[in-house]
Amino acid sequence: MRFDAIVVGAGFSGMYMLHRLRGLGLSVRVFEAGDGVGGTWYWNRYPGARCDVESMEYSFSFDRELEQEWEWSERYASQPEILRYAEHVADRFDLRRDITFGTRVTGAAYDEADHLWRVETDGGERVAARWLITAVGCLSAARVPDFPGASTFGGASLHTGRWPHEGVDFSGLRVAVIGTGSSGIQSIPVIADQAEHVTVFQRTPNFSVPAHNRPLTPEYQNQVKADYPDLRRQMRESMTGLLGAAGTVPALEVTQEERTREFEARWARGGIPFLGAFTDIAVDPRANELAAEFVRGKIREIVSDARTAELLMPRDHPIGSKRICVDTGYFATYNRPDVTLVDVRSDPIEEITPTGVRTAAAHHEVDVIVYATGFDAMTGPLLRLGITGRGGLSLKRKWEAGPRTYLGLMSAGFPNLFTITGPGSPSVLSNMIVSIEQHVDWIADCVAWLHERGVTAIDADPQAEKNWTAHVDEVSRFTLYPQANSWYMGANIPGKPRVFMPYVGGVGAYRLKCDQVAADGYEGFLLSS
Ligand code: N01
Repeated sequence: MRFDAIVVGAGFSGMYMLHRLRGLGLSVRVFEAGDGVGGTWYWNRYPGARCDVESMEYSFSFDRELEQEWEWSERYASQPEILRYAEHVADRFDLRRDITFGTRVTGAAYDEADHLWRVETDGGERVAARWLITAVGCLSAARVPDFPGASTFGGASLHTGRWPHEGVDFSGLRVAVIGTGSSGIQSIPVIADQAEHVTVFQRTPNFSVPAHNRPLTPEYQNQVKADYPDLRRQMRESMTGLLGAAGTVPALEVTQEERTREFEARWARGGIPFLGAFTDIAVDPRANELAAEFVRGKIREIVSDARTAELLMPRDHPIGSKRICVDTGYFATYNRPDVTLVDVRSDPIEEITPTGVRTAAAHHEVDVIVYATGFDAMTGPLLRLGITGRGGLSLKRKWEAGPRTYLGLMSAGFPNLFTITGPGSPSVLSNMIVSIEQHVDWIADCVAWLHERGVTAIDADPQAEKNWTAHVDEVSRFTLYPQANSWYMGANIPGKPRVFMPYVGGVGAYRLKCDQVAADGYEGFLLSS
């Protein structure tokens, strides 16, 4: 079967891409592995899952009526509410009729003679299209570490990113949670409220700031909705796609009292904008340490047991160099008598047994193991699509030493293949919806432009790609990001190349660059008819 475009994934990016391409009058088929829309919010149903971007900012801006009609109930929306929003978008724009659910793309090969992508699915379908657009998300390839004996465990083993749809009742159960990233930090307090006992296996403590989540009043929502045109513009032009994030002075140029006042104010407000307190936190180790020490001081205040508090204080990476967590009652959870923290750096996990987790020092009997162990981020979801480009070159092979892209939108040798929020673009360093809309709009405008001119193939110029990849790397080195063993760096996956994958230059500057490239007739791209 032949379409104009094939889109892989029906999360927010795939849904909006479908909507835009349809608007161009193109025939489109979307393949989605899940049985419903929503992507991240379809899969990550673990207890406590909610967005770390405020609801009023984490929503589509492309349709004025959608933006005005939808009502969020909380400052930070929970996973079920965001999934309802995704379903509402699918209904409102009648998207489902072009989506094949429960179907994974297993191969995509570029046919040079016909300028077509030939795509195969696990359902045995073989389809072709001129344009192939990946909307697979950055954190969708769940990862479970290879612990010896894991398959012998007699209880349930769950990954936060593949949570059972029917939910899990932890009442009366002893639960192990392995991992203390955002997923662990959000789920641990909620699981602890239900379970008989929770044992947390922590390898690296993380910085976390309070969410101070609360219901949204109608007055507040109405005010934001009235101001949306201006607020959305500010978000698009900002560094991170978030509002209220950017401070204006360096931490090192104010007095200690002023610093403390600003940190306290941001802590009291809650959320990711804590990191924007001062302009030098992301780039100057001394300023960063001041922010880090402020958070450590909070952990010291909250956690009663001094040894546990010490274990919970991150000391091996700059604050913000790993995605900062936004929590509700995380550190206080360790004051509960039914929660135990195991430091697996000093007491490593040796094996999973049929009845629990054995570390060097003890055997922890549990009924359930929750793996909050993260994802093969950014490149993982793309490389498992089995993509081969010109001359039979596989994307896996091309990216052996790390992803190489032009603007994070295309990779040379893979014509007509666009990537939404892929490596080389701001994506995971930003409010994802802002970045998704920018990419989808750019791609749709590009496809329309090519159609009008009868261009059948667009590819990244290898030199432009080389320059952009070098630029992405160079800009990251101005910051403290590369100092952490983070998933941004591929450091959480054994054998994965250590490359800082997202573009740290900011969504505003990046948008200008992409717009300029388009205005210049797609400078840095090779076009053929
Ligand atoms: O995954 P992670 P996540 N033995 O990779 C540990 C987004 N997100 O699912 O740091 C023991 O951050 C690992 O330890 P270490 C957000 O962007 C957003 O929590 O590698 N431990 C780490 O503690 C986030 O950053 C939201 O030493 C092992 C944890 O597992 C991203 O998704 C909510 C281990 C993995 O943390 C990923 O978050 C949730 C091993 N062998 C997620 N292997 C919100 O919007 C791994 N770990 C709020």
